[in-house]
Amino acid sequence: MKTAQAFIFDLDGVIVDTAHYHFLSWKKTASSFGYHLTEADNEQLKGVNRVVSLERILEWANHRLEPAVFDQTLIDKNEDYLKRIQSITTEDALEGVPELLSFLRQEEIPVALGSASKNAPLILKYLELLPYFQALIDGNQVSKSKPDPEVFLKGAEALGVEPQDCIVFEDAAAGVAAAKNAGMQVVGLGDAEVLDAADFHFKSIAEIPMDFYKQLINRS
Ligand code: B16
Ligand code: MG
Repeated sequence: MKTAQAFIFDLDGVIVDTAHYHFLSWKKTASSFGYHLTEADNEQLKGVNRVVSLERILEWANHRLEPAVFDQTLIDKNEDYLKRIQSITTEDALEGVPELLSFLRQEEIPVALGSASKNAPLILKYLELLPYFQALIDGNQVSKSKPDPEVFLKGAEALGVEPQDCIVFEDAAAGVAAAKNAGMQVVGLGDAEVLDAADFHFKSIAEIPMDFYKQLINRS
Protein backbone atom coordinates (compact mmCIF):
# COMPACT_ATOMS: atom_id res chain seq x y z
CA MET A 1 0.00 0.00 0.00
CA LYS A 2 1.29 3.46 -0.96
CA THR A 3 1.27 5.87 1.98
CA ALA A 4 -0.90 9.02 2.06
CA GLN A 5 0.00 12.45 3.47
CA ALA A 6 -3.49 13.96 3.21
CA PHE A 7 -7.09 12.77 3.21
CA ILE A 8 -9.84 14.22 1.00
CA PHE A 9 -13.48 13.37 1.70
CA ASP A 10 -16.51 13.58 -0.52
CA LEU A 11 -19.55 14.75 1.48
CA ASP A 12 -22.79 13.16 0.32
CA GLY A 13 -22.68 9.37 0.82
CA VAL A 14 -19.36 9.47 2.70
CA ILE A 15 -19.84 11.83 5.66
CA VAL A 16 -23.63 12.13 5.62
CA ASP A 17 -26.45 10.63 3.60
CA THR A 18 -27.94 13.69 1.91
CA ALA A 19 -28.64 11.73 -1.30
CA HIS A 20 -32.08 10.84 0.03
CA TYR A 21 -33.01 14.52 0.47
CA HIS A 22 -31.66 15.35 -3.02
CA PHE A 23 -33.80 12.47 -4.33
CA LEU A 24 -36.99 13.76 -2.70
CA SER A 25 -36.40 17.28 -4.04
CA TRP A 26 -35.50 16.14 -7.57
CA LYS A 27 -38.51 13.81 -7.56
CA LYS A 28 -40.73 16.81 -6.86
CA THR A 29 -39.02 18.80 -9.66
CA ALA A 30 -39.30 15.89 -12.13
CA SER A 31 -42.98 15.33 -11.36
CA SER A 32 -43.65 18.98 -12.27
CA PHE A 33 -42.79 18.03 -15.87
CA GLY A 34 -44.56 14.68 -15.69
CA TYR A 35 -41.56 12.43 -15.07
CA HIS A 36 -41.42 9.81 -12.33
CA LEU A 37 -37.85 9.86 -11.00
CA THR A 38 -36.66 6.48 -9.73
CA GLU A 39 -34.01 5.47 -7.17
CA ALA A 40 -31.99 4.05 -10.10
CA ASP A 41 -32.12 7.47 -11.83
CA ASN A 42 -30.93 9.05 -8.60
CA GLU A 43 -27.79 6.84 -8.61
CA GLN A 44 -26.75 8.67 -11.77
CA LEU A 45 -27.14 12.05 -10.07
CA LYS A 46 -24.77 11.22 -7.23
CA GLY A 47 -21.61 13.29 -7.17
CA VAL A 48 -22.56 15.46 -10.16
CA ASN A 49 -23.45 19.13 -9.73
CA ARG A 50 -26.97 20.56 -9.76
CA VAL A 51 -26.84 21.93 -13.33
CA VAL A 52 -25.76 18.57 -14.78
CA SER A 53 -28.37 16.83 -12.57
CA LEU A 54 -31.20 18.93 -14.00
CA GLU A 55 -29.90 18.47 -17.57
CA ARG A 56 -29.97 14.69 -17.05
CA ILE A 57 -33.51 14.72 -15.64
CA LEU A 58 -34.74 16.84 -18.56
CA GLU A 59 -33.16 14.39 -20.99
CA TRP A 60 -34.87 11.40 -19.30
CA ALA A 61 -38.16 13.31 -19.24
CA ASN A 62 -37.68 14.38 -22.87
CA HIS A 63 -38.54 17.89 -21.72
CA ARG A 64 -37.08 21.31 -22.45
CA LEU A 65 -36.94 24.47 -20.34
CA GLU A 66 -36.21 28.03 -21.42
CA PRO A 67 -32.94 29.26 -19.84
CA ALA A 68 -34.74 31.53 -17.34
CA VAL A 69 -37.08 28.70 -16.29
CA PHE A 70 -34.12 26.32 -16.04
CA ASP A 71 -32.41 28.73 -13.61
CA GLN A 72 -35.60 29.23 -11.58
CA THR A 73 -36.11 25.45 -11.39
CA LEU A 74 -32.62 25.12 -9.86
CA ILE A 75 -33.47 27.81 -7.29
CA ASP A 76 -36.78 26.14 -6.40
CA LYS A 77 -35.17 22.71 -6.08
CA ASN A 78 -32.49 24.10 -3.80
CA GLU A 79 -35.04 25.91 -1.60
CA ASP A 80 -36.96 22.66 -1.21
CA TYR A 81 -33.70 20.78 -0.43
CA LEU A 82 -32.60 23.41 2.13
CA LYS A 83 -35.89 22.97 3.99
CA ARG A 84 -35.40 19.20 4.11
CA ILE A 85 -31.80 19.34 5.40
CA GLN A 86 -32.65 21.76 8.21
CA SER A 87 -33.25 18.73 10.44
CA ILE A 88 -29.62 17.49 10.11
CA THR A 89 -27.81 17.24 13.47
CA THR A 90 -24.59 15.70 14.81
CA GLU A 91 -26.51 12.40 14.97
CA ASP A 92 -26.59 12.28 11.17
CA ALA A 93 -22.83 11.93 10.61
CA LEU A 94 -22.33 8.44 9.16
CA GLU A 95 -20.99 5.84 11.57
CA GLY A 96 -17.25 6.05 12.22
CA VAL A 97 -16.80 9.47 10.57
CA PRO A 98 -16.33 11.66 13.70
CA GLU A 99 -13.92 9.06 15.14
CA LEU A 100 -11.88 8.98 11.92
CA LEU A 101 -11.69 12.78 11.72
CA SER A 102 -10.63 12.95 15.34
CA PHE A 103 -7.90 10.32 14.73
CA LEU A 104 -6.58 12.28 11.74
CA ARG A 105 -6.47 15.49 13.77
CA GLN A 106 -4.57 13.72 16.53
CA GLU A 107 -2.08 12.39 13.95
CA GLU A 108 -1.82 15.88 12.36
CA ILE A 109 -2.89 14.61 8.94
CA PRO A 110 -4.29 17.42 6.74
CA VAL A 111 -7.92 16.94 5.72
CA ALA A 112 -9.96 18.54 2.92
CA LEU A 113 -13.51 18.28 1.65
CA GLY A 114 -14.00 17.66 -2.08
CA SER A 115 -17.72 17.95 -2.77
CA ALA A 116 -19.88 19.04 -5.71
CA SER A 117 -22.40 20.51 -3.27
CA LYS A 118 -22.76 24.28 -2.92
CA ASN A 119 -24.43 23.56 0.43
CA ALA A 120 -21.42 21.68 1.83
CA PRO A 121 -20.31 24.29 4.43
CA LEU A 122 -23.85 24.53 5.82
CA ILE A 123 -24.17 20.73 6.09
CA LEU A 124 -20.79 20.42 7.87
CA LYS A 125 -21.96 23.16 10.24
CA TYR A 126 -25.15 21.23 11.07
CA LEU A 127 -22.98 18.15 11.69
CA GLU A 128 -20.53 20.23 13.81
CA LEU A 129 -17.62 18.81 11.80
CA LEU A 130 -16.28 22.04 10.27
CA PRO A 131 -13.27 22.36 12.64
CA TYR A 132 -11.78 19.08 11.37
CA PHE A 133 -11.22 20.43 7.83
CA GLN A 134 -8.23 22.54 6.83
CA ALA A 135 -9.70 23.13 3.36
CA LEU A 136 -13.21 23.11 1.92
CA ILE A 137 -13.50 22.69 -1.83
CA ASP A 138 -17.13 22.57 -2.88
CA GLY A 139 -19.48 23.51 -5.69
CA ASN A 140 -18.76 27.19 -5.02
CA GLN A 141 -15.09 26.83 -5.99
CA VAL A 142 -15.23 24.49 -8.96
CA SER A 143 -16.55 24.98 -12.46
CA LYS A 144 -16.25 21.39 -13.74
CA SER A 145 -18.37 18.55 -12.38
CA LYS A 146 -16.86 15.19 -11.33
CA PRO A 147 -15.44 13.10 -13.13
CA ASP A 148 -13.30 16.16 -13.88
CA PRO A 149 -10.44 16.14 -11.33
CA GLU A 150 -10.72 19.90 -10.56
CA VAL A 151 -12.34 19.53 -7.11
CA PHE A 152 -9.68 17.13 -5.83
CA LEU A 153 -6.71 18.92 -7.44
CA LYS A 154 -7.86 22.13 -5.74
CA GLY A 155 -8.12 20.21 -2.45
CA ALA A 156 -4.52 18.98 -2.73
CA GLU A 157 -3.34 22.47 -3.67
CA ALA A 158 -5.16 24.06 -0.71
CA LEU A 159 -3.50 21.57 1.65
CA GLY A 160 -0.08 22.08 0.02
CA VAL A 161 0.24 18.35 -0.82
CA GLU A 162 1.04 16.66 -4.14
CA PRO A 163 -1.95 14.86 -5.73
CA GLN A 164 -0.19 11.48 -5.64
CA ASP A 165 0.16 11.80 -1.86
CA CYS A 166 -3.60 12.19 -1.31
CA ILE A 167 -6.23 9.55 -0.65
CA VAL A 168 -9.86 10.25 -1.55
CA PHE A 169 -12.98 8.70 0.01
CA GLU A 170 -15.85 8.51 -2.50
CA ASP A 171 -19.24 6.80 -2.89
CA ALA A 172 -20.03 7.76 -6.51
CA ALA A 173 -18.63 6.37 -9.76
CA ALA A 174 -18.15 9.94 -11.06
CA GLY A 175 -16.20 10.81 -7.89
CA VAL A 176 -13.95 7.74 -8.07
CA ALA A 177 -13.19 8.63 -11.69
CA ALA A 178 -12.45 12.26 -10.68
CA ALA A 179 -9.96 11.12 -8.03
CA LYS A 180 -8.23 8.70 -10.43
CA ASN A 181 -8.10 11.49 -13.03
CA ALA A 182 -6.36 13.60 -10.36
CA GLY A 183 -3.72 10.85 -9.91
CA MET A 184 -4.85 10.04 -6.35
CA GLN A 185 -5.52 6.80 -4.49
CA VAL A 186 -9.23 6.18 -3.87
CA VAL A 187 -11.28 4.29 -1.33
CA GLY A 188 -14.65 3.42 -2.91
CA LEU A 189 -17.50 3.23 -0.41
CA GLY A 190 -20.52 1.20 -1.50
CA ASP A 191 -21.09 -1.21 -4.35
CA ALA A 192 -17.71 -2.63 -5.49
CA GLU A 193 -19.08 -3.27 -8.99
CA VAL A 194 -20.17 0.35 -9.48
CA LEU A 195 -16.90 1.61 -7.99
CA ASP A 196 -14.57 -0.87 -9.69
CA ALA A 197 -12.04 1.84 -10.58
CA ALA A 198 -11.27 2.46 -6.88
CA ASP A 199 -8.04 1.15 -5.32
CA PHE A 200 -9.79 -0.13 -2.18
CA HIS A 201 -13.43 -1.01 -1.45
CA PHE A 202 -15.47 -0.98 1.71
CA LYS A 203 -19.23 -0.81 2.26
CA SER A 204 -18.88 2.32 4.41
CA ILE A 205 -16.42 4.09 6.70
CA ALA A 206 -17.85 2.06 9.62
CA GLU A 207 -16.40 -1.10 8.00
CA ILE A 208 -12.81 0.19 7.70
CA PRO A 209 -10.42 -1.19 10.34
CA MET A 210 -8.16 1.29 12.16
CA ASP A 211 -5.13 -0.67 10.90
CA PHE A 212 -6.00 0.38 7.35
CA TYR A 213 -5.53 4.06 8.27
CA LYS A 214 -2.42 3.34 10.34
CA GLN A 215 -0.80 1.60 7.38
CA LEU A 216 -1.86 4.42 5.05
CA ILE A 217 -0.20 7.06 7.17
CA ASN A 218 2.71 4.77 8.02
CA ARG A 219 2.08 4.55 11.77
CA SER A 220 1.77 0.76 12.11
P1 B16 B 1 -26.04 20.94 -4.26
P2 B16 B 1 -21.05 15.21 -3.17
C1 B16 B 1 -23.18 16.08 -4.53
O1 B16 B 1 -22.49 15.95 -3.34
C2 B16 B 1 -24.36 15.13 -4.57
O2 B16 B 1 -23.90 13.78 -4.57
C3 B16 B 1 -25.15 15.37 -5.82
O3 B16 B 1 -26.25 14.48 -5.88
C4 B16 B 1 -25.60 16.83 -5.84
O4 B16 B 1 -26.31 17.11 -7.03
C5 B16 B 1 -24.37 17.72 -5.74
O5 B16 B 1 -23.65 17.41 -4.58
C6 B16 B 1 -24.73 19.19 -5.74
O6 B16 B 1 -25.36 19.51 -4.54
O7 B16 B 1 -27.32 20.96 -5.02
O8 B16 B 1 -26.20 20.90 -2.76
O9 B16 B 1 -25.06 22.00 -4.69
O10 B16 B 1 -21.34 13.73 -3.27
O11 B16 B 1 -20.11 15.72 -4.26
O12 B16 B 1 -20.66 15.65 -1.80
MG1 MG C 1 -20.94 11.47 -2.84
